[in-house]
Amino acid sequence: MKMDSRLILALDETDGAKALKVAESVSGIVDAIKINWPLVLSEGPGMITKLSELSDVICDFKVADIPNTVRLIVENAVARGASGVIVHAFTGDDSLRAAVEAASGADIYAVTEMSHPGGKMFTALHAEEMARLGVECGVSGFIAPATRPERISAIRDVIGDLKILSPGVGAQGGKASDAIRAGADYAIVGRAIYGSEDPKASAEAFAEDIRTVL
Ligand code: NUP
Repeated sequence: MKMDSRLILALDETDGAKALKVAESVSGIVDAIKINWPLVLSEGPGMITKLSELSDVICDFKVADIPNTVRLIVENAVARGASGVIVHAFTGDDSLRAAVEAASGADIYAVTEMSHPGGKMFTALHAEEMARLGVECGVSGFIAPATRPERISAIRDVIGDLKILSPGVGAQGGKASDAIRAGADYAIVGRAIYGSEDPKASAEAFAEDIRTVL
């Protein structure tokens, strides 16, 4: 995945035509497009392949299952053109290793602490532990919350040079430049881009905010 703007679009728009329009308008600005169940369930997994013609695609399937099921999901997403897949880390070492193996060179990102308020209830209590496990299992990087930049720094201390992708910017209250300053490599932004009047201008504004701290 390239590292130019350090901005990743979270494309949770459920109307396929609108989603493609937004993707086309920002593909020159963002480093990757992250898709999640809302778009895949409404428009089908063919969206992974379509979008992969425009940009690197990260499938945010937050896979949380036994190793065999994890393998089947990750293999399928990668075969359709995903260059990365997001998985949960709480499933343990065997499931995480299965994800890394099944990705056969594509990136696996493990969730540490989730960005919403409920993320403090369980995930925050084990975030560093999950990050350490991810390092041991060979993941490429981690998801850590832009809503709590100090937690990004805590995860950075555990993972060395591996990547941190940070959601929670805009609609959830976090600021992209704060996340990058705290140690994130990329800021993930969804509604504040695809739901805005002018997604391209919004993406440019987020990229500009990030540039101020690079
Ligand atoms: O902890 C997480 N928080 C989060 O928001 C882990 C995630 N993967 N996400 C995803 O990032 C969420 O599912 C959505 O796709 C995106 C954030 O979107 P928005 O709040 O910027 O609209």
